[in-house]
Amino acid sequence: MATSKFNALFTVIILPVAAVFFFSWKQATVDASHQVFKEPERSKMESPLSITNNQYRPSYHFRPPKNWINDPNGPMFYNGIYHLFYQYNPKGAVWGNIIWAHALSIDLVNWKIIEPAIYPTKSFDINGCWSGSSTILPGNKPAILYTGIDPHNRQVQNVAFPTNLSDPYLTKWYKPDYNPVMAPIDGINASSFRDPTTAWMGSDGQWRTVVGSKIHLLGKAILYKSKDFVKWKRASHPLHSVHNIGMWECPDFFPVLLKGRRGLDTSVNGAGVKHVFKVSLDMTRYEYYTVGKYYEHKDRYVPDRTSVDQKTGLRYDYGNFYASKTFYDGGKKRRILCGWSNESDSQTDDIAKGWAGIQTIPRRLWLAKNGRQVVQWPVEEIESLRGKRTKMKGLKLKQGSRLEVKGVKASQADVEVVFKVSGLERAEPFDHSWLSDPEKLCTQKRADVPGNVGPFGLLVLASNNLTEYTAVFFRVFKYRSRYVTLMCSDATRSSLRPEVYKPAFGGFVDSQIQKNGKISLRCLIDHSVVESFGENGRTCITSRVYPIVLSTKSKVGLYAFNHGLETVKIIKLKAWDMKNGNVLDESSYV
Ligand code: DQQ
Repeated sequence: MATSKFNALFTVIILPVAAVFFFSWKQATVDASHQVFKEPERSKMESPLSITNNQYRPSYHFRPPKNWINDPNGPMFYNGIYHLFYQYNPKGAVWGNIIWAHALSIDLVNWKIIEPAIYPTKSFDINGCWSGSSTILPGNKPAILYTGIDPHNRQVQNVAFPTNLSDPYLTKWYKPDYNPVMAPIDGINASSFRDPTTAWMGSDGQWRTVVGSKIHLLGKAILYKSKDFVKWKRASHPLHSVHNIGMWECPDFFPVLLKGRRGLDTSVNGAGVKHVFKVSLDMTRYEYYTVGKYYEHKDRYVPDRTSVDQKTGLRYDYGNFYASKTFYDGGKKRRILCGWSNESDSQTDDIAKGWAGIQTIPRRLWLAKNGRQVVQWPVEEIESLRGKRTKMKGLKLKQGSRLEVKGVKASQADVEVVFKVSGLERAEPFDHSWLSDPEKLCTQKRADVPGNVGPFGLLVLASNNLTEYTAVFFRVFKYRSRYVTLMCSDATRSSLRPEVYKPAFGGFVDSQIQKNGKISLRCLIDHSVVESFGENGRTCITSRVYPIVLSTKSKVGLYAFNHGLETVKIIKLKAWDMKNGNVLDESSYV
């Protein structure tokens, strides 16, 4: 059906005349083996500030009107509408009582929350409805695969289908009585068996999905096959597994084109196609991915030799980003990545705020030209929120200099800048052992530690006298005849509040700096969110920060800076005020 028709329908539902749904369900407490909060992310210290709902609340990222959210679940594009389901606690701002909340959008920018799609009602999910995916079956029928927690706290996999396919919002979902469709038998650890992926169909006409698991420290993607999406049979071996890594949560497995940015439906394979396999590591609360080849006839995925298949491997985002999931947007023929960004404040703050967790801006994702990594960029729709613009170009940043970017609302902005460095040959020498831990390097060589080529970049969410700022920057090193570019999102000075977690995140950048001296940076700043994209999305880092300046009436500052010996030029800088993205809640939770 035509998108315009659905646009019209959607406009109707976002009008505040929609019906209010009341329902209730029995919710048992889950004594989960799964832990969302881990030290040192959480501090037990009390905050001297009066924390309200507002000062740290993002305005254009997807955030819950109230309560706790975590993983994006089953995102999909169906008949002109984007559906985002997500893990949600209807009863508070900490993890628990988990259900699948459901939001709709036609532009990935403005959202309307409708009634939850999946919540505990049956024995196979009575203790919780955990993460999973959606798959569009032949005949244009969506299906959800999700993890249910049964009365014995075992993790099982269930299917759910829309009750009424002619409802454009797919409001209600039913869970057939033949669930669970995959159970933790034959040696599967019942408390480490979760998060089924979007299913793909092989050339033999069989559906396949993988479920995250572990045996001791062996991370595993257990493969299941089905002819009808009802009866699922475990394959004789996992699709992939890695030693000494622990539980693989939220696996994601999808094809990418070797050339070009076009996305592919999850079932596509063959010439000119590579595959990406991503896992969320429960052990570290970080994700990593590999690029490789999927041998369908062998039911195996094999990472390329250029992909490190360990926790030191490539990451979509080197910051606060977890449990991500991609989907194929058949409308714009692109693959989109959604991810959860947890809070870095204390649990006490979250309770005081009354909400916790956001979704990062959906990112278009494709394979880089070198075939070794993916590239991500905020979906183009987000640019519709750009308001007043300010511009700068051709300015020099000498050693120790700082330049204020004026005329922009610095707490809610989109900033794009291209820098050009000189004196590359005088870059500091790089020690090969630093390669395995860019975060440690960013912690040692922070924004206020001068170097030769860099640190240079942006100071965002800065207080008047710079007692608070988050520094997003680059530093270039020399290794033999090559250069190594480090990108950091350094929150160590982000807030005068001692009780919040303030890491200096970091990742290396596959930059072109050696060729032309240029490197680019984009920062999406949204109150407590700093989402940064280095070198056109080759390295991404999200930080969550809680500066006191956001609680005051003082001006929030934005600066370009250079603390390196060598002069850096701003080739061009553009910054926009960002308007609010709507998240309307028309659900009603009991
Ligand atoms: N969150 C869900 C699990 C998943 C974890 C529970 C990842 O299904 O493994 O809320 O954050």
